[in-house]
Amino acid sequence: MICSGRTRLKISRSFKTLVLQKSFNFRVQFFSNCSPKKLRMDNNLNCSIEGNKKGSRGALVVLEGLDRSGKSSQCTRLVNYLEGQRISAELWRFPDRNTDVGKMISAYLTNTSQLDDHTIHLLFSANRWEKRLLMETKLKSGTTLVVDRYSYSGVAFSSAKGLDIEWCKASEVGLLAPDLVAYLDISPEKAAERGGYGGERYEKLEFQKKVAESYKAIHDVSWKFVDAFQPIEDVEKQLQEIVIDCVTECQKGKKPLSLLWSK
Ligand code: Z5A
Ligand code: MG
Repeated sequence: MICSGRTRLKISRSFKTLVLQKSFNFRVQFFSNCSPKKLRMDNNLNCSIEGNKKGSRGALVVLEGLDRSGKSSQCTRLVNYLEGQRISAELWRFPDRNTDVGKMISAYLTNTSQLDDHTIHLLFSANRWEKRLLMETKLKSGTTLVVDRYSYSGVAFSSAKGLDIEWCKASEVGLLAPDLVAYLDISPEKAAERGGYGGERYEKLEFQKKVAESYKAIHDVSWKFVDAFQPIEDVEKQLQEIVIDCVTECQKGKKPLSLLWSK
């Protein structure tokens, strides 16, 4: 296990200010871990973000975790909950298999096509880049996006195959940074016991163990860990508590949009 979800949640509630501060440090930390030359942002991207700094907006909430950890179930429940609170919210997921790029990804995942590991990594990234502008527009218009997997999946899965972590991050730099990453924490063995591993490429216990290690390597103190082995309703409740604070803060215009793995 990476850490106890309950413990981390308690710490986060008690030291909200501290966590926000740490969250900022995390971006700097990742930046400083990488080559500044490689990761410095395009000025145009920074401009569009700066322009909206003080505005009320929706929150970018990302759920991450191993296969069968319960992400899709919880994303649906979360959106229903937010809508029940009269908060405009949409469920998004990556990969988005509906686009042309997404169809290539889907063919790869279902083993109907073969691709070099670098190539599929870049396709997963491209699948996020093709949605970036719409994502920003939605957030600025006040819609909260609950996203089932994001860049962290991209880095965790590709690096679990042996690709260099910094290389994996590079194609993600400049995408919108989530306001909240909730990690549904469950051991690969327990997740596998849930059954339902289909025929998709990564749905194998040994590989999921490597992915768990990769998540451990890329996570940071701002992530919220939720014990995903609890009953589904308990996970749901815990996520609601975490997410509502974040959404409220974004609505108040207290959190400017920022960019992933960038200054
Ligand atoms: N991938 C990548 O390589 N690079 C990238 O950039 C991205 C993704 C974005 C497709 O992902 C693959 O693409 C994925 C990573 C890779 N490969 N893998 N592995 P996907 O999103 O299409 O598939 P997935 O999310 O990994 O699998 P999943 O089956 O959809 O898992 P889930 O969404 O986490 O779980 P779930 O469907 O909500 O729940 C699974 C079952 O457990 C279901 O029967 C539930 O009723 C049950 N469940 C859920 N919660 C509980 C609790 N708390 N208790 C008991 N039972 C539960
Ligand atoms: Mg899913």
